[in-house]
Amino acid sequence: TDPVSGQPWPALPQVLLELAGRAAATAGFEGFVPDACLVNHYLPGTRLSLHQDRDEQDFGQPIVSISLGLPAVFLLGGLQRSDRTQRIPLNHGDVLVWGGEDRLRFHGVLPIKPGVHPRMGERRINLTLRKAG
Ligand code: MD6
Ligand code: FE
Repeated sequence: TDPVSGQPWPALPQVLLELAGRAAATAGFEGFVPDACLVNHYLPGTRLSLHQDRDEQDFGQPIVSISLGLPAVFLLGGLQRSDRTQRIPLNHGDVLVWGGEDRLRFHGVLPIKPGVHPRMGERRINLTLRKAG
């Protein structure tokens, strides 16, 4: 339940459940049914420092990440914060599936370059679909 309103969280939209399930299956993770969607909104200059995603209960479940709007450079590291990182460009409409032995890799996003996306304006939005519980 939402701690502010006391109401149950709304169900995830069917279109996101289907997209996430199909993307995960394509990457080799059958039967992925997310129960949470984290929405991150980036303005030009915003970055996301290196982190691991470890708030979920079951690291056997993947995460499906959808990028919209301004382009970003995703940093993909290793299992130690000090491991070297690769740079992966993420553009509008890109879907990244994150799982298996890579599920606990450190990762982040470089500062978003100023720009205007024709559909989304001066912003990047990232949706991560997860099985939290
Ligand atoms: C982002 N994404 O692309 C931030 N985490 O804005 C993440 O931190 C992330 O894309 C776990 C799995 C996929 C991701
Ligand atoms: Fe993350």
